[in-house]
Amino acid sequence: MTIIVTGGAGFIGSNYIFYLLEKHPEDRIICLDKLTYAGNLSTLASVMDKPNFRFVKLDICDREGVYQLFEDEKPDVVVNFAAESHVDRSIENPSIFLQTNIIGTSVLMDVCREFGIGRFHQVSTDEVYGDLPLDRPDLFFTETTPLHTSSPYSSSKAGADLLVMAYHRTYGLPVSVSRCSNNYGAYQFPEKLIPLMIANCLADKPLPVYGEGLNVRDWLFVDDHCKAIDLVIRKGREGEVYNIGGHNEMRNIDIVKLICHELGKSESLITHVTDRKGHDMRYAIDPTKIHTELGWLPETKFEDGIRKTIRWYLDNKPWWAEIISGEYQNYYAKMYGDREHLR
Ligand code: NAD
Ligand code: TDX
Repeated sequence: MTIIVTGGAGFIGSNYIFYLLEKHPEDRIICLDKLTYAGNLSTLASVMDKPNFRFVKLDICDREGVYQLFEDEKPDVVVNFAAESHVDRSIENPSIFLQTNIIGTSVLMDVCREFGIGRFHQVSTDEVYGDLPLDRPDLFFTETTPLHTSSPYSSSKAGADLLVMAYHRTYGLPVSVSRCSNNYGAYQFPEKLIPLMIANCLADKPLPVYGEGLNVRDWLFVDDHCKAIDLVIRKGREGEVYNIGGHNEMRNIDIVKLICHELGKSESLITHVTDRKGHDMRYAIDPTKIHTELGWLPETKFEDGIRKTIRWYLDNKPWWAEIISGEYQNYYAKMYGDREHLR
C-alpha cells in the first residue's frame, strides 16, 4: 500500500511514521508536511534515506500541489494528522485554525474523490465533545456524545469531522474518524503541558499551572494512539468514528508534581497563573467500541510511559533546546508574560 501521512513532521504523525515503517515495511509512506513552527524535519532524520519513505514539503490547503502529489503517487490511504493543534494559539489567532483544519481537510478529500482512495482517515480529538463536570466521574465521551466545542481549535476540529462524515454520506468517500485523548511521548513540541514542564523544570524556571490545576485530562502514550489508528485504517469500518483513550485521568497539578518528583526538583517551582479562557474541565474517553470491534487496548501504563518520556527529553536535549532557543522565546513571552501570578 502507498500511504500519505499528512503532518508527519509533527509529534503524533512522526511517531506514526516510525510505527508504520517498523510494522509494515512492505508499505510505501509519503509524508506531506508544510513544516510550520510545529513541524521539524530533524525528527524524521532517521527514516529520510529509507527507500520506501518520501518527504514532501506541502501545504494541505494547496489544491494544485496536493493534486500533483496524488497524480505522482496514487495513494491507497491518506491519514490526516496535519493541523494547527495548540488550544492557546487558537485563542490568540483562530483564522489559521479554520484554514488548515477545515479548508485543508476539504482539499484533501476533494482530491481523494477525484483520484479514488481506499480510505481517508481523519485524526480527530476528544475535545470535539467539549468537557465533562468534575463532580460526575461516572460520565465519559462515547462516539454518540453530541459535539459541543469550547475553543476555536476544537471547533475547527469538529468542523472538519462533520465535513468528513458529510463526504461519506454525500459522495460515498470511504472515510473513518478517530477521536483520541491527550497524547504524551517523544517529539512533542514544548508548548504542550508535559514537555513544557520538563523543559522548565530542567532550567529551574517557574512551572506555569493554569488556575488551580484541577482540570483533568485522559493521558495516552503516543505509541498506543499510533497502534489504534493503524487498526482503524486496516480493519475499522468505513463511515465510523472510533474513540481512543486508556482510562488514565489525571489532574494537571498532579502531572506537574510528578514531573518535579521524577526530575528531583522542588514543587516550589510551581506557579499558579491566570487560567486559560474557556478552559475545559475534564476529558474522559469511553474506548469500548474500539476495544470490542478491533481488540485495541493501551499497552503502556502511565507510570512507565511518563518515565520513558522524561528519559527521552533528558537524552534528546539538542532536539528541544534548538526549538526553545528560537521563535519560541517570543511565543513564551507573549503567552506567559502577561499572565498574572496567582500564587
Ligand atoms: P503537532 O502540532 O505536533 O503537528 C502538526 C503537524 O502538522 C506539524 O508537522 C505541522 O508542520 C503540520 N501542518 C500544520 N499545518 C499544515 C498544513 N497546512 N499543511 C501541511 N502540514 C501542516 O500536532 P500533534 O500533536 O502531532 O497532533 C496531530 C493531530 O492529532 C492533529 O490533527 C491533532 O488535532 C490531533 N490530536 C492531537 C492530540 C494530542 O494530544 N497532541 C490528541 C488528539 C488528537
Ligand atoms: O503551560 C501550561 N499550563 C497548564 O496548566 C499549558 C501549556 C497547559 N496547561 C494545562 C491546560 C490543560 O488543562 O494543561 C492541560 C493540557 O494542556 P495542553 O498540553 O495544551 O493540551 P490540551 O489543551 O488538553 O489539548 C491537547 O489534547 C487534545 C492537544 O494539544 C490537542 O491537540 C488535542 O486535541
